[in-house]
Amino acid sequence: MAKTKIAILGAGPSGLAQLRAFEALRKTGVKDLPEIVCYEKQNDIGGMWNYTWRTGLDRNGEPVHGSMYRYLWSNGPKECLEFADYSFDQHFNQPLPSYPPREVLKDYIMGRLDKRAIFNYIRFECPVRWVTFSEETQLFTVTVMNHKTGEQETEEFDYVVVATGHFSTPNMPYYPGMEQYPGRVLHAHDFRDALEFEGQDVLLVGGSYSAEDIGSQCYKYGAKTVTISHRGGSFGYNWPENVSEKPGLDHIDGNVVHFTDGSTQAFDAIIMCTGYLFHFPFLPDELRLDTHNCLYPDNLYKGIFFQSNPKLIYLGMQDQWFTFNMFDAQAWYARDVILGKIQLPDEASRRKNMDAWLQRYEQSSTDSQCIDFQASYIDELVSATDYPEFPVHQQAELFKQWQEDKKADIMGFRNKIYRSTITGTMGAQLPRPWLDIKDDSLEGFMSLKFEKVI
Ligand code: FAD
Ligand code: NA7
Repeated sequence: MAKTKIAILGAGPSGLAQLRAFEALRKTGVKDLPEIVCYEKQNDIGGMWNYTWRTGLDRNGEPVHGSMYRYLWSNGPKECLEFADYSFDQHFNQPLPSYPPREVLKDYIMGRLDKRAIFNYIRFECPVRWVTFSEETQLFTVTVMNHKTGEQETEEFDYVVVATGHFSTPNMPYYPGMEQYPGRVLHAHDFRDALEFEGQDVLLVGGSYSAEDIGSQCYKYGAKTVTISHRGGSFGYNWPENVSEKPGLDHIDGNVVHFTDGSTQAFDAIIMCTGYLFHFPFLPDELRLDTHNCLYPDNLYKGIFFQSNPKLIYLGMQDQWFTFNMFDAQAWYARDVILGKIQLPDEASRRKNMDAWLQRYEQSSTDSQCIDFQASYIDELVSATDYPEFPVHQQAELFKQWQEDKKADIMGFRNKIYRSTITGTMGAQLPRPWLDIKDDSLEGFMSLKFEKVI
C-alpha cells in the first residue's frame, strides 16, 4: 500500500509542532510513518519569530510574513507557553525572568528541535500557490513556487495541514483625510523599530495587544507623546504622563486628527494597530476557513479539522492566550487522527460538538472566562493523546495574575516573575526594570545578572 502523504504548509511554531509530533514517534522506534513535506515561504524556520528588517515584499517578491519588531519582549509570562516536553530549565540551565525578549524565546522554541531531522522535511522559499481536492481520488494537489529552482512544483497528498499563521496580512481601515496626511501612516505589521519615532507625537489606532505594546515601545524609546485611539473604550491602565487615550478616530485634516468626541490633536505619525485578516490566497472557497480573530473559529472540529473535509487540518487558527503548548496539543491530536489512533465522529456529531463549544464560548465574556475557555479546550486535546499532561488550568491562573499585574502597572508588569508549572522553578528577577533595559539581544539579555528567587 502507498504511504500516506502529508503536506504541512508553514514552518512556524504550529507547523514545527506538527513535525515534532511525528518526530517524537519516530524517536520511539515507530516505523512506517507517513511521508511529510513541509513547504515554507521564508528561508528559515520559526515563522513570526524570525525578525526581518524587510517590509512589503521579500527578496522573492512575496509578501513579507513577519510582523514582529526589534525590542519585542514576550507579552505574556513564559510560564504560560512552556512546552510540556521541553522546559525552560532544560534549555537554559538557569532560571530566567518571566518575560524574555523575542530572540531568547526564539532560541527556546528552536532548542527542542533536532534540526537535522526536521530540515529534511522542509522545502524553504516555497510559497504555496494553490491547493485543490479531488473527490474522485480523495487526494489534495498542492502547487508551490520553488524560488530556489525558479520552477513551480505540484504534488499530491492525502492530508494538508494549514499552519500559515493569521497575524501577517494587515487589516488596514480607511479614514477620510488619510491621503492628505503629511506624516507617515503605517500598519503594525510594518512597524520595526521604535527609535524611528523618538521625539515625535505618535498616534496608535486600536485597542488590543499591538496598540498597547507598540505604544509602550514608543514610550520606552523616547517618543515625545503617545496617544492611543480605542474605538471600543478605555484600556484602564495607569499610563505614564505623556501617554494618553482617545476614543475612536473620525477623520483627519492635514496633520490634525479628529476624534469621535470632537477633540483634535496634531500628530507626526499614525500607526494602525487594527489587527489582521485571515488570508489564504492558496485555498479555493470550498477549502478556505472563513473567520476572524476569535477563540473558537466555526467549522473546525476540535479547533482543527475542517468540517466539510476533515483531511484538511488547520493549526493555530485561534486567537491566542495560550500559544506554543496549544499548538502542540493540536498537532499531537492531528497526528493521532492521521495515524488512525483517534477516529473522527461523523459529520453530524462533529457539528453537535462544535455547537456545544460555540455555545460555551458565547457565555465567556470576561477575560478570565476566555482564558478558562481556552485552557479547557487544550485540556480536552491533551488528555486524548500521549502529549505530556501539563497543569493548563494552573497556567490559566497565571494568565489571570498577568492581567492583574498589567492593570496595576502597564510599564512595570514585565518586572514580575512567576513559578513554572512544569518544573516548579521560580522565574529569576531582572536586575533593572524592563523600562531601563534597552538591549533586547540574546547575548545582551543572557549577560544580565539575574537574581535567583526560591
Ligand atoms: P506563524 O508564526 O505566523 O508562522 C506561519 C509560517 O507560515 C511562517 O513561517 C510563514 O512564512 C509561513 N507561510 C505563510 N504563508 C505561506 C505560504 N503561502 N506558503 C508557505 N509558507 C507560508 N505569541 C506568544 O506566545 N508570545 C508573544 O509574546 C507573542 N508576541 C507576538 C507579537 C506579534 C507582533 C505577533 C504578530 C504575534 C505574537 N505572538 C506571540 C503570536 C504568534 O503569532 C505565535 O507565537 C506563533 O508565531 C504562531 O505560530 P504559527 O506557526 O501558527 O504562525
Ligand atoms: P487584535 O488583537 O486582533 O486587535 C485588533 C484591534 O484593532 C482591536 O482592538 C479592534 O478593535 C481594532 N480595530 C479593528 N478594526 C478597526 C478599525 N476599523 N478602526 C479602529 N480599530 C479597529 O490584533 P493585534 O494586532 O492587537 O494583536 C494580534 C496579535 O499580535 C496578538 O495575538 C499579539 O500576540 C500580537 P475592536 O476591539 O474590534 O473594537
